[in-house]
Amino acid sequence: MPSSATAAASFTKALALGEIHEELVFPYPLADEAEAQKVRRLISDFREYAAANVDSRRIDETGTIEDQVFRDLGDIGVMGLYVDERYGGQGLSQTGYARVFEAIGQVDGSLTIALGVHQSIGLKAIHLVGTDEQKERFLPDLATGRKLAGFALTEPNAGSDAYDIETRAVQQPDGSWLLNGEKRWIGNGCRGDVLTVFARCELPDGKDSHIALLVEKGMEGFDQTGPRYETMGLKGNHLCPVRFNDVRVPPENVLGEPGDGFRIAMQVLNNGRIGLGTGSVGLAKRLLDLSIDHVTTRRQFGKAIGDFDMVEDKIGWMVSHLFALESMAYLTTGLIDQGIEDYSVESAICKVVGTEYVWYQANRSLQLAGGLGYMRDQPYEQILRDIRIFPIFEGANDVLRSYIALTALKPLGEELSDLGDLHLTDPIGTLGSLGSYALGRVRREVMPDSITRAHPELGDLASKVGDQVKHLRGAGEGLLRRHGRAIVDQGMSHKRYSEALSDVLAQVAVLSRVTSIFEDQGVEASGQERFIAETFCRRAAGRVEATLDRLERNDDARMHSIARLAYKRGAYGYALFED
Ligand code: MYA
Repeated sequence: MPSSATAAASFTKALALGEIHEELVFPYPLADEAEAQKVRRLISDFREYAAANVDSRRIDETGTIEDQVFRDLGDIGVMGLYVDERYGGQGLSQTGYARVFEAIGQVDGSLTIALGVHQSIGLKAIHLVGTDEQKERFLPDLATGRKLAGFALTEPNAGSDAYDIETRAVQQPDGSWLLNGEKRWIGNGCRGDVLTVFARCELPDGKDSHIALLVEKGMEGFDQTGPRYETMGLKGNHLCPVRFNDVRVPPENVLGEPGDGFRIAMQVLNNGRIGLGTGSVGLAKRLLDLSIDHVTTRRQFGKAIGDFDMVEDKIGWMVSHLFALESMAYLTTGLIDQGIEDYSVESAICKVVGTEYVWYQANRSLQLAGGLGYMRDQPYEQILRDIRIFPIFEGANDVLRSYIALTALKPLGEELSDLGDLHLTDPIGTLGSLGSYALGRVRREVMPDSITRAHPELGDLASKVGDQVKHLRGAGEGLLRRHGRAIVDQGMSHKRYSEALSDVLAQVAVLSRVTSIFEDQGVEASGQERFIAETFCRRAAGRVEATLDRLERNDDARMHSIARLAYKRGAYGYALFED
């Protein structure tokens, strides 16, 4: 069947087709015990080091992290977590990497981002596509903290629209590349020793394309003098512009082939996004622990504030929601560890929901702490400043919502087109007919569209997920029929569709995780997890149905009109009082 190859390549894209490839997500993936032990050792060494040497408040005030910290962390092993052991790294899986990063994220934002820029995106391309020679030349110093890496994609005129970068590399007769341009908001920009830089280039056939280059500190014309940006948070992250003035980059510093640049950038970012998602989950856990501690010890009106109805409502929701996000984040790292190549949608989902959630959690934890939460000697203010950028960098969340929806819907569009059912290049008016819609419905019936591997005790929840997946497929078809190619402009629909897809993925993750818990510990002993799973899945199922229904019944047209009126007025325009 045309859809199956696509479907098996990505679990979540298959959901959009109405298929549940449960073999990819059951049993719930867990790291093997040898790695788990190594991870525990790394976390414990890191915590011990951080307790004695990392003062988050001081980093915030002085705006720097000393080079020695990176070297010390290199000695502990946390500067090259996934790098092969033969290059001085720890050789961890994606799951192991994420687990250690949770611990780092709980200590200090600037340190986390400096290490995240270094590993999640800075040296990632060398690990993924570097030649043996490049790995040997760069990784040992980077993995041990003797050198620091960075990632330079964003430019003054190319932020979300990363394809449209203007920095240019021109090949010289001796094979080197002459690099010119400017990058902005580059983490580790002023101090990075090796930067993965993306530029436009002309291919031998004259086609305009992208190239990824390794630019090294000290190369003539490589300007790292900044100045550093003044930022709201992450004060210790050396965020700078970097400039390239006729920098000669030797051919041995080209990553992959000329023309691979954009693909490499996206591959790295897919990887970075899951790191930010799992890191956000880690920080959210710390914040929730702070809240639980506060509400169970702070007494007002003669009782612990945690006993008030509205506080229990929040804590209960946070625990169940975090359980689901954690399940989804580690299901995704597990998919990566299984060797699934296409996890771009899953990682974007984890980035969006993780970063939105940790922002909510930080704000809510401050609120639960009351007046105390507003005091600067408490952790909340700095954390809020530090994480405000999370929903913006590594792909702004609204851009990623569009990416999630459109990428997930693409195979469905292709399938419908293959069937002659839909011509996405046709004007909208010619799309869809009753006959072809009926064909779509028949096809849906023969696809694997239910979960059979969930524990029988979770059968009811699993069967509801099956219903939602059918609804997703129907809603996707409806969108494609209604809008045709103009679907690319339907941002409000992208948001709804991506939220529904995320909620379905989260339920699958919870069912898989709790099935494994039941099998490991028995159903009787796992009552709490079952209760949390039921609570999350029931609420999520309700959201999915409501969100998908709103794809058709909404007041989007009114929002367009009001916004356009406001643009025309150039201001709010309806003030009750004249100034
Ligand atoms: S680093 C810079 C961040 N910048 C971005 O993330 C850029 C955002 N923009 C984009 O991603 C792209 O431009 C988008 C679309 C997605 C908007 N995987 O025509 P297209 C393929 C695989 O749609 P565009 C930073 O912030 C696509 O299929 N492939 O392209 C520092 C197509 O291929 P084909 C992909 O509209 C943060 C082709 O590309 C992907 O231009 C520091 C063109 O597609 C993808 N994702 O792009 C963070 N996207 O033609 C530190 C597109 O074959 C983190 N394609 O179909 C630290 C972590 C630690 C955590 C701690 C927490 C406490």
